[in-house]
Amino acid sequence: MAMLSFERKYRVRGGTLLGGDLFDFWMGPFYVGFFGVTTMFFALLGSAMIFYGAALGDTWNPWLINIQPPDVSYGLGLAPLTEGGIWQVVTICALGAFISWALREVEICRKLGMGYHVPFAFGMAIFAYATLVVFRPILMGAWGYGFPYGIMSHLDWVSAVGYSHIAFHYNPAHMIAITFFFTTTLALAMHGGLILSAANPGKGQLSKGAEHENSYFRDAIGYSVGSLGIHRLGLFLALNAGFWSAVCMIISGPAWTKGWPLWWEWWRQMPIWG
Ligand code: 07D
Ligand code: 07D
Ligand code: U10
Repeated sequence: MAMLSFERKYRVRGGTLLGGDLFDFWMGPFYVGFFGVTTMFFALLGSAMIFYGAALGDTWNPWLINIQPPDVSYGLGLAPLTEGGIWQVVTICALGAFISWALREVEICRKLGMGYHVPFAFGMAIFAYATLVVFRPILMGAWGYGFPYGIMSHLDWVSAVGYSHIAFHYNPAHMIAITFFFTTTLALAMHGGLILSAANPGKGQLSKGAEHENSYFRDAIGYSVGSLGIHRLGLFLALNAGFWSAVCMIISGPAWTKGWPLWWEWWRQMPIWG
C-alpha cells in the first residue's frame, strides 16, 4: 500500500516495550514490533487449531463449525486434544493474541507520544472475554463452563446459560450493562449527527463550528457537554458497558445459582411493607 504523505514523519524509532530495535519496523501500513510478531504467532496457531478441530468435526459449514470446551468432569485440568484440549489451546492463543495486540497498541501510543486510552479500552473487551473463559470457569471449578467457539454454538451457549437462570433480564448487572450499551449508541448517534450537521449544513452554506454545536444542545436541552466532554463521556459509557457485562457474568453461577427473578425477593422482604 502506498505510504501516505504524513506517515514518514511519524514513523519514529523507539518506544518499544520489548525487543528494542529488533522488530522496530513497518511492513506496508502495519507497524510490526515484538508484539506484532507474537500477535501473528498466536493468531496463526489458534486459527490452525480451529481448522484442525473443524477437520475432526463433521462439517465445513462456517456457521456450524464448533470447538467445544472439555466436559466439566475434567475440572480445571488439561483435557486430551480431541476432548476439549483444542478449545484450551485456542483459548490460550486467543488471550495471547488479544493481549499482544493491546501491547502493540501501547507501543504505537508511545512512539506517537499519545495517551493509552485506546489500548485501555480494548483491555476492557479482553477483560470481558477473560471473564467468560477464565475467571468464571475457575470460580465454578471447570473449564467446561467456558463458551464454545462457533458462530451458532456460542449463541446456543448464551441462550442456555440465560435460561438456566430462568429470566436473565432480571440480573441487575445485566440491566446496568444493557443501559450502558443503549446509552453508548444514543451518544454516538447524537455526536455523529451533530458533527455532520455542522460540517454539512447544505449546499452554498458555510460549515459551522464548536459554537454552533454548543448552541444546538443548549437550545434543545439546556446544556452542552462540550467537544472534549462528549469524547470523555463516550469512552466512559462504552467502558462501563463492557465492565458491567463482565460483572453480570461473574455473579451468574459463582455468586447466584438460582433464577434471577428470585434475587429480587429482598425487595419483597423489606420490613417497610409491614
Ligand atoms: C463489528 C468488529 C469486527 C469483528 C467481527 C467478528 C470472528 C469469529 C470464528 C468461525 C462487533 C469476527 C468474528 C473472528 C469467527 C469462528 C470459530 C465487532 C465488530 C466481525 N463473539 N455474539 C457475533 C464473537 C460472545 C453474541 C458476531 C467473538 C459471548 C450474540 C460474530 C467473541 C457473548 C450475537 C461474533 C464473541 C456473545 C453475537 C458479530 C469473543 C456475549 C449475535 C460480532 C472472542 C458477548 C451476533 C451469529 C460483532 C451474530 C454475534 C464474534 C463472544 C453473544 C460472529 C469473536 C460469548 C447474542 N459474535 N458473543 O459484530 O450474528 O461484534 O452471531 O469473545 O447476534 Mg459473539
Ligand atoms: C466478550 C467480546 C470480546 C472480544 C474480544 C476481541 C477477534 C479478532 C479479527 C475482525 C463483551 C475479539 C477479536 C476474535 C477478529 C478480525 C480481523 C464482549 C466480548 C476480546 N442481552 N447475556 C450480555 C443483552 C439476554 C446472556 C452482554 C440485550 C437474554 C448471557 C450484554 C438483551 C438471555 C450473557 C447483553 C439480552 C441473555 C449475556 C454482551 C435483550 C439469553 C453473557 C456484551 C435486548 C436467553 C454476556 C460478559 C458483552 C456478558 C451477555 C445484552 C438478552 C443471556 C450486556 C441487549 C435474556 C449468558 N447480554 N441475554 O459482554 O455479559 O460484550 O458477557 O434482550 O455472557 Mg444478555
Ligand atoms: C477512529 C477515530 C478517528 C479516525 C479513525 C478511526 C475510531 C476521529 C482519524 C478508526 C475507525 C475506522 C477506520 C472505521 C472502521 C472500523 C471498524 C468498523 C472497527 C472494526 C475493524 C475491522 C473489522 C478491521 C479489522 C482489521 C484488522 C484487525 C487488521 C488485520 C491485520 C492483520 C491480520 C495484520 C496485523 C499486523 C501485525 C500483527 C503486525 C505486522 C505483521 C505483518 C504485516 C505480517 C508479517 C508477519 C510477521 C513479520 C511476523 C512473523 C510471523 C510469525 C513468526 C508467526 C509464526 C507462526 C507459526 C504458526 C509458526 O476516532 O478519528 O480517523 O480512522
